[in-house]
Amino acid sequence: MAIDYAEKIPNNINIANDKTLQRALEHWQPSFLNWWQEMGPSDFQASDVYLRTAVSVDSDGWAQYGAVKMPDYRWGIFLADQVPERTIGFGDAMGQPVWHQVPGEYRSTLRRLIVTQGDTEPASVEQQRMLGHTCPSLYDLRNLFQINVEEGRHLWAMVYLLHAYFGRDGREEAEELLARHSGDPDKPRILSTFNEPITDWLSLYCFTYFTDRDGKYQLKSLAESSFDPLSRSCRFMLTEEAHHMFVGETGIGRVIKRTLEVMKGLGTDDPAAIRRAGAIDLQLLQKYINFWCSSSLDLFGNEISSNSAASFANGLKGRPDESTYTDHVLRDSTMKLLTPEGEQDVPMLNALNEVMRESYLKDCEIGMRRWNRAIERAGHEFRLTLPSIRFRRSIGTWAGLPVDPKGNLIAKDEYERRKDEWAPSEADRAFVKSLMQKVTGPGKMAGWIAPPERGINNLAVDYEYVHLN
Ligand code: BYC
Ligand code: FE
Ligand code: FE
Repeated sequence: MAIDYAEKIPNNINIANDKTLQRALEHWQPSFLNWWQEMGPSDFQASDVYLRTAVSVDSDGWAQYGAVKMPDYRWGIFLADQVPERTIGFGDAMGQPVWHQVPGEYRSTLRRLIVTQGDTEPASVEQQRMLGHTCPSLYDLRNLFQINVEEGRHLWAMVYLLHAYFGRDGREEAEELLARHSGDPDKPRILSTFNEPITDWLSLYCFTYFTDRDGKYQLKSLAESSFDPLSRSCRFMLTEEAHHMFVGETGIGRVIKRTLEVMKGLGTDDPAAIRRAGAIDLQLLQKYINFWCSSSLDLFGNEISSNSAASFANGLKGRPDESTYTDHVLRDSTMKLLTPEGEQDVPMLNALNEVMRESYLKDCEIGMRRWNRAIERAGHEFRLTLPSIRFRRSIGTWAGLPVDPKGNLIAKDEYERRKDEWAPSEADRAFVKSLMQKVTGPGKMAGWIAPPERGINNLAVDYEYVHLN
């Protein structure tokens, strides 16, 4: 079904047919816009930004591009098309028809999953709100704002589900989603990564590479859900997500490209010399990767989790790409898990957070290989690596333990002594911050990052992607 833009809230689900729901959402809309003004991108609200807006949910030609002032962005509710006669694809009720309403016994668990997902979306906008002031180019500034408006729309996607299917508590949760704030000491966001500040663009690229990719995996697992409206919402969100990870992968790739140019020009790989030349040495990039990758690994929850077992068995949350597995019930299988106490056999159902975490790490490898090829082609021995799944963890059996990036448990004092080799130190952060100077001439680029290979939607790289008003 096409998206109706004549409505106050654009949507492809005919909310005009349900006046109560429409009223409730129209009541929430001004709170959202208020939140956007107060907690969304600082300044730039009057600028014309070359943004894409969803116009249908078909895979080809779903978006339209044009200059928009961010507060006029048409945030709406778009669900992927219903799959006729869809049946439950995993768990104990495998093969039965999917649910079009929330089963009473799963109400609170489903609400918790939707609230947790919903909470991350505005959190990321809050985390990134100051970045516009230090953008490396108009191209990057536009990409930041594209991601921000879409994360705002992802919030709408979850708020729709809360309003449409969870009655009064759903409406209360929707209010709370605007009341918690990233890093707020009294009312923080739910998951730890979303309370980390993102005050420099290297962190933004790492966040969009690693943390938006956690989003991809969580959304894929919720897209398998037997609760059909959740599945359809998440399927369409995934379409938008690809660009967020693209910004991360190409952003880090461009940082590396620039660093390699500087190394070639100077004829040295000495990090201090590279820094003096205003570029980011690969060792420093590695620390940022270690930081954001390990933080994102925590987002999958505990290795051994009765929540994950129940969510899977009951059909609420599947594995990403569930149809690629053969066993969809998992009552008889186990998984070997390495814990600090040694190897343990864990019922597979309880180990699903770890299964997801491992498939996520495999996906993270793909970009790493591409970056390393560029380093290799330039004739350098250095290779970027992903930190061990056990490094710097705050959740799960390895939480708080002194583990090095290779995964070895080491002495606490050695860890303390060496942790600045593995994650950004204050001095590293201060250096990165010193590079962050706003560059806004069309086609101009900050000195620490190479220009992109191509522009957005076939436009030139030097197109004026943001017209500053
Ligand atoms: N921080 O059984 P356990 C995205 C809690 S990113 C704080 O191990 P479970 C995006 C947990 O809630 C995708 N608390 O975990 C990216 C539980 O509390 P209760 C976000 C944590 O339930 C970029 C207790 O510890 N989406 O979209 O199996 C930009 C024991 O939990 C954490 C989702 O996460 C943590 N890291 O799984 C914008 C999907 N980890 O219930 C957007 C929805 C665990 O005992 N959420 N806890 O009070 C879920 O599927 C699950 O809630 C979790 C945890 C994966 C988070
Ligand atoms: Fe999102
Ligand atoms: Fe995203």
